[in-house]
Amino acid sequence: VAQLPADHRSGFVAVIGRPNVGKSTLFNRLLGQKIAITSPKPQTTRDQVLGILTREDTQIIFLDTPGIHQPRHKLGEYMVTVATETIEDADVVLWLVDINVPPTEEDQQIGTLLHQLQQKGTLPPLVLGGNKLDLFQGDEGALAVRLDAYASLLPWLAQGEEPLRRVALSALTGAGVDELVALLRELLPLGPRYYPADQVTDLQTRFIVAELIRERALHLLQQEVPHSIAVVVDEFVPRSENLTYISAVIYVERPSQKGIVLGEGGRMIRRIGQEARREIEELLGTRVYLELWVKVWEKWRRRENMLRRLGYAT
Ligand code: GDP
Ligand code: MG
Ligand code: K
Repeated sequence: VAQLPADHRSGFVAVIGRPNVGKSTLFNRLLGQKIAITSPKPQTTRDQVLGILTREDTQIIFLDTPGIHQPRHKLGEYMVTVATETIEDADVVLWLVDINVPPTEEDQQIGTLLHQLQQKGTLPPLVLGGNKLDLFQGDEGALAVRLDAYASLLPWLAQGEEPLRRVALSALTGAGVDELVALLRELLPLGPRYYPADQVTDLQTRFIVAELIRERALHLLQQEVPHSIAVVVDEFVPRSENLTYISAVIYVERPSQKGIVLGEGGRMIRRIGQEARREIEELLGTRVYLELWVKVWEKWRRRENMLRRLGYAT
């Protein structure tokens, strides 16, 4: 076992932000491996994703919280509960925003939640990450004004009780990302490595595979099917050292959606399968035999036992 430096720091960072601000992109950049799912559509990451960044003097365990938004159904309520617990249990909270736009209603909701936790005394130290710097048109002054607009959603910081730690960055180009890591590190306690250095994720492979399939489906289906699809990997069987058999079900809410996912003569489902298979093969480093099924499960979002089956509830 390698000797760690005396100032080795470690801990948990909860990443929070409204959909599409770039949480998954940042996560992928920091960890150098595709485990969180990115897509141009909001709400792609519904689950808490755990990833681990290991450096010589630091180990950061990132928790990618699901979006905070107004709960409209059971899944929404569950997401808010998980996000809240994740934040309260973390050593540091990273709030990611898009600096190219003023705070939205969803940002205000996040600000409100953070304020509630601050008043309860359960909010860990906070870092504001202004993402998508590569797209920002204004000068330094305009950047500061924009970041202030976000800071004003956190009244206790605006009142100067505590400085707001902030950094502008681009998850896409990597600008400012080292600065961000350094800032997070300063806020972590001294501590050991919790995970082996080469372990970038704790996630079950099955779950990652299901997410890759869901991502491919969302990309290919464009606007035709809303976010009401879920993917469950039923079978995951290594057949040999270089062949894995995977059987997965894509759940849709309505029979009409089933037809769309299948496509004419099964063309769409074959395409989803082909593209997903390529990504899964890259992930697993084996050839993959992928079997995809489409099933209708009405209103699955509202169903507790389905949530349990998907691992959203216990
Ligand atoms: P999430 O919903 O917060 O996880 O956001 P994603 O990581 O899925 O990103 C949403 C979209 O924003 C994707 O199209 C990303 O490529 C894009 N994006 C993320 N970070 C940046 C960035 O720093 N610069 C630019 N230009 N685009 C970004
Ligand atoms: Mg995401
Ligand atoms: K997204």
